[in-house]
Amino acid sequence: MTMQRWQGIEKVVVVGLGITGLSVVKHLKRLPLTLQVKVIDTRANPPGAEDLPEDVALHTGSWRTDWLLEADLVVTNPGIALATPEIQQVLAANIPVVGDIELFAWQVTKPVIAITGSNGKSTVTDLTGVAAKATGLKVGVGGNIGVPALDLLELDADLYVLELSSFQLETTSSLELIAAAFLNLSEDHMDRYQGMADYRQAKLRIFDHAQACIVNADDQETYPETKGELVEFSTMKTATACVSEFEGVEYLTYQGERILPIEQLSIVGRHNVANALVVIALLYQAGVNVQAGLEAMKSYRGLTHRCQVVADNHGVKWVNDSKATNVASTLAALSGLNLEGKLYLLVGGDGKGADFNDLVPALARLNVQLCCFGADGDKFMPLHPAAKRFDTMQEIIEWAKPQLSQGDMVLLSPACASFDQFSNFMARGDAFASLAQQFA
Ligand code: UMA
Ligand code: ADP
Repeated sequence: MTMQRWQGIEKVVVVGLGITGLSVVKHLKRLPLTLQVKVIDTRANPPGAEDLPEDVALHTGSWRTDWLLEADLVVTNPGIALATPEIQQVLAANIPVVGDIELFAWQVTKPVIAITGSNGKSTVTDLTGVAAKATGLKVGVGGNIGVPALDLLELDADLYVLELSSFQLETTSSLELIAAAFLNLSEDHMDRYQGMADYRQAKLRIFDHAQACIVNADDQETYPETKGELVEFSTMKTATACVSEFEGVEYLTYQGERILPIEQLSIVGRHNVANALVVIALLYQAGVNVQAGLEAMKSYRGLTHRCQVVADNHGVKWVNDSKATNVASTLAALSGLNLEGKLYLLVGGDGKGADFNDLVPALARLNVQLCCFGADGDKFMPLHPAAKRFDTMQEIIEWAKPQLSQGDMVLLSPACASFDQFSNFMARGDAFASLAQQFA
């Protein structure tokens, strides 16, 4: 899109700093416009304040509705819900409220691929980027995965691959996509949404201006209500991108053509087969040479903090799955586990209002010691007879250490966000990895 979008806009208020807010301010400064930019962050010491240019006014610790109501445009951090009363006041005054992804949409001139869903977004985003880069394209990979989308514009890439959260999609309305994928829907962020329908609607916005809509034939919730051109993927049935057997070997296939034997993938688990199918569908739909990206797909080992073995000592495996911040991702870690010994499963943290009962059948099938920690640790206690309550991961490891024996696994797959005890899931995973190294 062009600079037309900016007509009549002079005063911009950015709500929320963090890496998003900083990227927005930097972007606004780069535009060939004279904008008056102000920043509000309701936190007393918001991250990123030290990096803010000096000529940008910053208000911290509370709202400034006077600033908001004088603005021509308000740009919110994805962590700020549109339902926040102050933002509702802005909307009632007919002042547009957008997020960083909408600003990205206004500026980008190259094709964009985007991925949403409850689980697998980062894996699919990263692997799509890795495979596309291997074909020789210059690719910008970012969004919710941790690199603000607006920072990518400086790369002047041939193709952009964005992970989009429901939070980001809420404030995005004109993002044109060459291909978009909605991976799956399961309960998450129930502290932000009224219910699953709301959460799903936010995610479905990804298809609003998508040329190809990639949906999960094993999860009907990923289908848009008005069905346009859909590309289905499935690990269980025939679909455009699916698993098919040829002479006893399971292949990833696209439109009936064999692409790759599943056993040649380095990432493991059925959920990663689904993720790889989506990557293939996205690349095809974006016109990228999939064959040229196959070697990179085969050798891809996944991102850190997702079912990653961080220590393997005396036959005891220590696995960091700190990114499992909801029930479905913990279930993905538990399905396909082939254990000789006992599983010490670390669960708990900030439960975001979730119902954890869906874990019961999977836990019942395992020889498991459930170790519950963090703010919502109590909520896991009724899920299994062998549940024990701790405050911290450190306490769990100190208690478990003398009991560990050959064939056991210590798995951090907490089904919760980390914010009660850590700054983010990476810090929690790093803490677990260092405990593992210390005790292993
Ligand atoms: N906050 C306030 N007041 C403010 C501004 C923020 O209280 O004025 C709080 C909110 O609780 C908010 C939190 O601060 O949730 C987030 O602020 P932040 O500074 O951490 O935000 P950023 O650093 O800009 O990170 C955001 C995304 N964070 C959220 O959506 C909460 C990051 O996703 C994303 O990687 C980054 O932009 C770049 O796009 C994180 C995340 O947890 C990893 N996402 C959720 C998820 O994956 O489940 C959606
Ligand atoms: P997201 O960015 O959506 O959080 P990640 O790729 O970071 O997704 O993975 C988050 C968690 O979900 C990890 O624990 C991972 O093992 C698990 N996971 C990855 N892909 C899937 C999938 N397709 N279905 C269910 N769980 C998944």
